[in-house]
Amino acid sequence: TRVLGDVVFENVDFGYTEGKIVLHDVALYAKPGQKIAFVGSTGAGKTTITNLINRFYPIMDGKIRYDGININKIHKSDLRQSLGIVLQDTHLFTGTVAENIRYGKLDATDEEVIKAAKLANADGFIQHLPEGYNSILTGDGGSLSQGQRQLLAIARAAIANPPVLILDEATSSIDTRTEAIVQQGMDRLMEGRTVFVIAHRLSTVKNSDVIMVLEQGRIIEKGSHNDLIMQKGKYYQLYTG
Ligand code: DCP
Ligand code: MG
Repeated sequence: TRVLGDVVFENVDFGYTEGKIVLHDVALYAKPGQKIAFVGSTGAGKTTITNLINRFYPIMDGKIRYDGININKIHKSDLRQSLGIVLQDTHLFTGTVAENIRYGKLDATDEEVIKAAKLANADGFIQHLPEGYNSILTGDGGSLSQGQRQLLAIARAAIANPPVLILDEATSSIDTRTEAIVQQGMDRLMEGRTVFVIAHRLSTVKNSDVIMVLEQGRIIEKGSHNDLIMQKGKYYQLYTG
């Protein structure tokens, strides 16, 4: 059984090695339909938090719960099925476009593949490929633009239909028109899920329900964009600076 998508951190301390704490006393609460953004300078602990949501490492102190259940008590395969990850550079393999999307759900039908591609806004460019969904991608999708690769990553995540999503936004610039297409696909993908974003774009940060500002492994501010702007603290500095 999958989790529903309530994610809670209670006073979480963590370090990759004994004696070097990287996250201090992290608390957060997220539920389906909410988007939580992590911002902060390099090394602040953004990726580390998402590593813990994935249970890639055991925590040193505190609790992480899914739907009230301690993360350590959840079966690995249930956790894997419940979490979708869209990374800056999603790996595409040598195979057809359809196979690359189906990787998110191996028993998906052709109809499901097309539905996911449509949701992701990928159907348009796929239709224009010489062989459509049967076009072969070689060399890690090297023949596709960066934006097109992102659309396939969104389609792959959509077909798996996970309640919890982790997004590591791309930093590299794609043109404005493509970005709008990617953003629309992403917005559709996020709908109704619990979403954690490592945000690099101001637009994404701004429309998050909660923005968590990290500094040296601590959450130093949290709130909506408007809350944090009014607070005139670190986020305000980042935003106006
Ligand atoms: N760290 C570590 N061992 C690892 C990964 C990270 O000791 N395998 C350390 C480096 C930082 C701290 O943990 O001091 C937090 O690293 P993160 O990767 O979580 O930092 P960010 O994701 O916030 O940084 P960036 O914006 O550069 O991705
Ligand atoms: Mg990182």
